[in-house]
Amino acid sequence: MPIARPEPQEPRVIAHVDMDCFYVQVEQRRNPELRGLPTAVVQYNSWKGGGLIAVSYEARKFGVKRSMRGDEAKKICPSIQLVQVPVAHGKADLNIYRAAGSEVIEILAMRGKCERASIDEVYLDLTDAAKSMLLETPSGMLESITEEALKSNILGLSSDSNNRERSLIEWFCRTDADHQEKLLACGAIIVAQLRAKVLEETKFTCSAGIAHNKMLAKLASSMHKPAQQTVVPSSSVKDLLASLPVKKMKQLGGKLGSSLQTDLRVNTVGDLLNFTEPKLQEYYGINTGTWLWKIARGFCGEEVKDRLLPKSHGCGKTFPGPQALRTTVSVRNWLNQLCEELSERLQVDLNQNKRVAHTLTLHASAFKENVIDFHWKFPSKSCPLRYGTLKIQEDATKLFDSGLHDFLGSQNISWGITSLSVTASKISDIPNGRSSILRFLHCNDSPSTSSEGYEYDSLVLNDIPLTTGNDAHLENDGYMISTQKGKGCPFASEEKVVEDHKTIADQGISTDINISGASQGKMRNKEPYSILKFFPSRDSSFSTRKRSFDSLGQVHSGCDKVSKVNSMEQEGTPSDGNVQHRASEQCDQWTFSIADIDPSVIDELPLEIQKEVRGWFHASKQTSINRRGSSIIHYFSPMKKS
Ligand code: TTP
Ligand code: CA
Ligand code: CA
Repeated sequence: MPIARPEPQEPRVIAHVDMDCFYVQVEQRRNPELRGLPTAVVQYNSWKGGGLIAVSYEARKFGVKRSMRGDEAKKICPSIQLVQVPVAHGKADLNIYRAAGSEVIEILAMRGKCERASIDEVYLDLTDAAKSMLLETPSGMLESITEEALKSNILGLSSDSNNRERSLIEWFCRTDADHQEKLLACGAIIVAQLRAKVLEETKFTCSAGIAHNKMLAKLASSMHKPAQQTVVPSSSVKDLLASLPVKKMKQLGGKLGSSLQTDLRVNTVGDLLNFTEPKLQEYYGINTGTWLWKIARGFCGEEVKDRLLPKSHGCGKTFPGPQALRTTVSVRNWLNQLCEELSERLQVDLNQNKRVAHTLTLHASAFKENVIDFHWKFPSKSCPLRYGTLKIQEDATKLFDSGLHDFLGSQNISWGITSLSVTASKISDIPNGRSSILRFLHCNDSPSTSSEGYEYDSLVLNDIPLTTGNDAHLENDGYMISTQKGKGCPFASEEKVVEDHKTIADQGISTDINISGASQGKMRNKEPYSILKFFPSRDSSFSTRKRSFDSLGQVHSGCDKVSKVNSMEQEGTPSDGNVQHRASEQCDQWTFSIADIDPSVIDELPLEIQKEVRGWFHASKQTSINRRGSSIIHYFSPMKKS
C-alpha cells in the first residue's frame, strides 16, 4: 500500500523521461532500414507470430497494439516489420536494450540526481540545475530557450496553432510568475536540452514530463508522445486530476484502485476530493488514507533517489498456448535456467557494483485443466535470497512447490504454467564497516561453471520462511523477460585474481554464514560457526597453496570451497542431473587482504597455520589492523566468544 511522504520544504523541479517505443528504436538503430517503417519487436516465441512487446508509432497508426501477436498485427498492417528479440539459450536476451538504456541514463544524469525507474525511464531532480539557471538569467530567458523547449506542451496554456510559439515564449518569459513556476520553466528548458543531447548522441527520441513532483511528472510524460515534453504548472493540477481515471495512477492500477471504484464510487482522482482525510484513513488506514488525500491535491513528497542501477533483477519466460508447462519436471528445468541467469546477474551486480539482493520472489501464471476459475491466481512467493546458483534454484523450486500447493488446494487435477519468473529484489549496497569472514574468502567459477560465489544471508535450508502475495505484479524494472548472460565471478585468470583482490577485500560483506551440516572431507569441526569450515584439512599445507603474497593481499588456490558447503547442502535436492556435476566444478580460489584481517580471528585458525598467519602480520608491518568494533563476534554473531 502506498504511503505519504512529507512534502519538501522548498519546491522541487522533477522530470520523468521515458523512451519512445524503446525496443523498436534500439532495433531501428541496429538496422537503419527499418527507420520510418511500421515496426514491432516480437517476443521469442513463434506461436501465432510471437507476442508483440514494442510497437513503433508508425505501426500504431494502423491500430497495432502491444497485446497482439505477430499474425494479428500483419492482418491489420501487412507492411509491418517484425523483429525478433535477440535470443540466447532458448530465451530472450535483453542485453542490448539494457545497454542502450544505460547510454541514455549516462546523458540524462549529467544535470541532476537521476533515478533509474525501469529499463527505459528515469526520474530526474533538476531543482539545483533550475535554480542555477534562474540565477544566471533572472529575467527574459530567451537566450536559453531552444527550439525543442518551444515545442513543449504546457498544461492549461490555451493557444491555437497560429499563436502557439508566441504563447510559449510568453510563458517561458513571464516576469509575473512566482519563483516556483519560474523554476519549472527552467526545468523545461533543461529537459529539452537533455532530450536533444540524447537524440544527438544515441539517436533515440524520448518523451518527458516536468512538474513539481514525481507523481505529476510521471503522469505528464505519457501525455504527449513521441518525442515531446509536457509541463505541469501548479495552476493546471486541479483540472488534470479532476478528469484522470484512478486506474491511470501508478499505484491505483490494482486492488486499491478497484476498491476506490466499487466501494467509494471514486472514478477519477478528482473524485477523491469529496472525502476528508479521516474518512479515507477510516477506509484504508492512516498511511494510505493520507496518501490518497494528498494525491487528490497533487501532493507527492517522494524524493528522486540517486540510483542509476536497477532496483531488482528478474528473469522470466512465458509459455503461451500449447507451450504451457504441465509437469513439475519441465517447470524445474525452466526454473533452473532462469535461476542460473539470475544468479549470474546477481554475481555481476555484486562484483561490479558491490550490491546485494535480499529477497527472492517467484511469480507464475497458472491454470487448472477444465476449471474456469479466473479469480484463483497462482500466489507469488518470496523468501530470503541466498547467493549461489544451486541455492537459488533450490529455493525457487521450493517456492514454486509451495505456490502450486496453495494454487491447487485439495484439488487433484491437471494444471499448466503459462509464465514463470524469479526476481531478486531489496537490493542494497554492501554496508561499509560491518565485516564478515566472507570478505576474505572468494570463490571463483570459471566462466564455464555456475556462479557459486558469495553466500549471503544464508538461512537454514529446510526452513525457508515463505511469504505470500496474491498480487503477481512484477516490480523488476522491466526486466521480466530477461536472460542476461553475465560473466559470473570476475576472476578468469590468475593475473586477474591479483588485479582484482583489492576490490574483493573492499567489499566488506556482512554475512551470516550457514555452515550447519556442512562438515566435509577431513574437516571435523563440531562447532557451528568457525573459520575451520573453510579449510579442507588440518594437515593441508597452507603455504604450498599460496600463489602470491605481498603486504596488500593474499591469493590462494585449491583451498577448501565455500561452495562445497553448497554442494553438501544440495544432496537430496530433486533436480536434474546437473546438480552434482556442477557442484563438483565449484570454485578453487579465494583471496583476502592482510590489512583487513582482524587478529582476533587467528585463534580460530588451525594451529598449523596460526603461526604462519601471525608471521604474515609481522611481514606486512601492519601495526594497527584491529578495527574498532570489529571482532570475531561481529563475524559470527550467533556464537559468543568465550
Ligand atoms: P514501455 O515504455 O511501456 O513502452 P515503449 O517504450 O515500447 O512505448 P512507449 O513509447 O509507449 O513508451 O516499455 C519499454 C520497453 O519495455 C518496450 O519497448 C518493450 C519492453 N516491454 C516488454 O518487454 N514487455 C512489456 O510488457 C512492456 C510493457 C514493455
Ligand atoms: Ca517507453
Ligand atoms: Ca517505460
